Amino acid sequence: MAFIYDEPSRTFGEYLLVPNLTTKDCVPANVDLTAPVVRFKADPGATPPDPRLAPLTMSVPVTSAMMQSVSGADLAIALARCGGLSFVYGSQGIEEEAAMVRRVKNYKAGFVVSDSNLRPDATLGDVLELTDRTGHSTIAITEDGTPTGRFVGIITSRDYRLGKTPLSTPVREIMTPFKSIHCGKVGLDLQEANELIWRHKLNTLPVIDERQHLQYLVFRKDYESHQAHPLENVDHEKRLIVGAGINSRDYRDRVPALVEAGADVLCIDSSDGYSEWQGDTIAFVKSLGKPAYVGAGNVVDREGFLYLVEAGADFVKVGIGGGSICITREQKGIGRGQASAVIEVAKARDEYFQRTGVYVPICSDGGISQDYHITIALAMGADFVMMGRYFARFDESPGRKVRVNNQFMKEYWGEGSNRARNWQRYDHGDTSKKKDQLEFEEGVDSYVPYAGKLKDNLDVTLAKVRSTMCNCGATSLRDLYMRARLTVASAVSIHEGGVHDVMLKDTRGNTREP
Ligand code: RVP
Repeated sequence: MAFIYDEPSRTFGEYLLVPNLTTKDCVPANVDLTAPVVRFKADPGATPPDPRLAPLTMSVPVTSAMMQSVSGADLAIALARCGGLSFVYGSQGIEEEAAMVRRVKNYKAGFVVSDSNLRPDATLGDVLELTDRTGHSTIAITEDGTPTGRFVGIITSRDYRLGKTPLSTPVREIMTPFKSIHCGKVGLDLQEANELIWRHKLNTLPVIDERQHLQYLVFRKDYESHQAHPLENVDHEKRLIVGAGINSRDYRDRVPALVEAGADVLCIDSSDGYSEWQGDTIAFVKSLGKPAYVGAGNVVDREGFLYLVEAGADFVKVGIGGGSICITREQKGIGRGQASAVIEVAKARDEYFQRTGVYVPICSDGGISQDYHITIALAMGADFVMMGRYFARFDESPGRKVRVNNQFMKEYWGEGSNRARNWQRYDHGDTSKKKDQLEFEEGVDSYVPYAGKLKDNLDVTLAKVRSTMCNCGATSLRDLYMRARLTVASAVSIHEGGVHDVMLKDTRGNTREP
């Protein structure tokens, strides 16, 4: 006989947080958003345990969805620099995905591989042409003109006078030669590079190896940008942390390539993770010589969570059908309101921790349509959230920026749309026929309003999260989960929470109905 739940399944927009006493030390500057990414052992007396015990953490509890229109290398770099974590999309060739992971791992904040280089026998005319083309006025001079050739000098606009210095003048006659340049030795860190920049009043510090070959340039302005990212999510070698999506079909080839490329954590991308295919995939990852972390999902209930945890998942993703571009519920009638799913799975996670002393973080995936939904998800027990639509709006996402009805938009398409053709995500492991497309779509192709730079937006979103946490008397995510009091809001009280009974002014002072 079918089981029918007593409660309707609910979503974030149906709940409100009720404030607790805000103590004087409870100010946004004191809020710590550190979240665990993967499973760890701790004293079950302390539920939830200190997230810093996890072998992999992030400074802010936000991840970007493994989707073609969301998580490429640029977005992964921008998000890790802000303290979050991207999962590079797996619905692409193995080599292509590994190359994206490598790009993120090789990114060295503040250390730039010189992109404007000439040989000493080039002329001032070449310098001007290159400056025009790249927009960069600092040109490294190397013996062979490559970015990592033997470093012999540098040329900037201060080395020549336009209109006075003949265009045919060889660079070697006007450049600042190596012997007059302060250089850093490869291996120095950004702090040390900055010391040299200040001590010698430099704008640029070339970094060379023991053979005098150029490795990087460090610019004074880039150090300042680094200072603006105090929460950067980095590994013990100070490389940015990055995740990567895998599927339960080609994991035997994909996983080793991604681990080799340096992925810090993997995640199986599937619309329904309560399946034996995921069990097999996790077992394979865990059987590798090299230790690798793997998240699994998505599930929406206790049984799904326990299945994946017992199979060895390092974190579990929660949510079916709540994504902004997702039509799984309409097409197949499966899924669950995101809030109900998170509440049940968080309870199962806590019980499992009490029983075993192993804490397995959960990620609330999809359905965040307002910034405050992040706080609600965390208050309900999610360790971190995953978002697609949110990130697709930014400069760093892979989608095209287009003008629609006089407004700038970015393209955002679901992995279950015919555009993405990510059939592995929806596949049930049927090997009887070779598939290269979906039998029916579970996602749409859409536009989202263009919103500028990731950092500018995420800073505001997280300011709201920190502020609400202070209302709730919480300075950490553990505090929030332990203390939060939530109430279901009636449809009328949700209406009351919006603008009502006033005439709104537009920017010209005219009025419009709310
Ligand atoms: P949202 O943030 O609401 O845009 O949701 C993003 C999530 O939606 C993804 O992390 C994924 O779980 C899910 N998704 C991705 N593609 C599709 C689809 O085509 N149905 N759904």
